[in-house]
Amino acid sequence: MAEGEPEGIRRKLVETKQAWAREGRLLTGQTAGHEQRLPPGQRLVKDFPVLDLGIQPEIGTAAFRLTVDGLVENPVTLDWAWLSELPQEQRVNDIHCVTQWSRYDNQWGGVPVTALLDLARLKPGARFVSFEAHDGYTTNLTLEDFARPENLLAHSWEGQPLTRQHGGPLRVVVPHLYLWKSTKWVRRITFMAKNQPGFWEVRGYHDRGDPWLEERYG
Ligand SMILES: Nc1nc2c(c(=O)[nH]1)N[C@H]1C(S)=C(S)[C@@H](COP(=O)(O)O)O[C@H]1N2
Ligand SMILES: [Mo]
Repeated sequence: MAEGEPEGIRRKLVETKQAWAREGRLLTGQTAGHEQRLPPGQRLVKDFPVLDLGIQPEIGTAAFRLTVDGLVENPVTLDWAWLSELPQEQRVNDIHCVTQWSRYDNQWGGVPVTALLDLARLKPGARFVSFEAHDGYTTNLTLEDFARPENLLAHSWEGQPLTRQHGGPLRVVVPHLYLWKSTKWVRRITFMAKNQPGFWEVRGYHDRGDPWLEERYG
């Protein structure tokens, strides 16, 4: 990363989003059931905005490695060939960013999280999941939120390889929570007995992030 400018932009973005959390910005005070497709306070977009910390690491599939460790019987570091041999599925879902945009009907392709869990074989004490990415980003989920059948480790979007801007070659997609829970450029998934709040969670964002409950800040 170049000195000066990108670091300044990143600091500004982090400060702005932290201020939103302090001020409770964008909160409508409403909650909604899932029969309402658009969660409260969200607006629909047709494009696909890019949101991250301003560092978009270039990871080719040749250099790709994903480590799965922590409370598992079978800790593994997957390379691209191994990942490609795991079950592959397509999922279509809506995504919701805490900065208020939602996008309907995204078609993802990748490895279902359930297939990863079958491979890693959790130990009984595993209750939380921690994610690390190549840009230094981290986030956390409960095992229950991670193990859902719609969740993917996605390497394609709309039938094309996932672009670097959107987290390619591999990102997590957890569509029932705000999109900050969906780690781009994922490089490590660790199963834990305790919760470990991530980058935004320690900066005023909610630990879980359910869009229908408007769990933006916490
Ligand atoms: N590695 C990494 N993953 C990340 C982020 C990030 O900064 N780094 N930002 C999160 C946030 S806040 C959002 S809204 C989504 C944006 O995904 P997109 O750029 O594909 O729209 O990625 C999430 N995953
Ligand atoms: Mo976000």
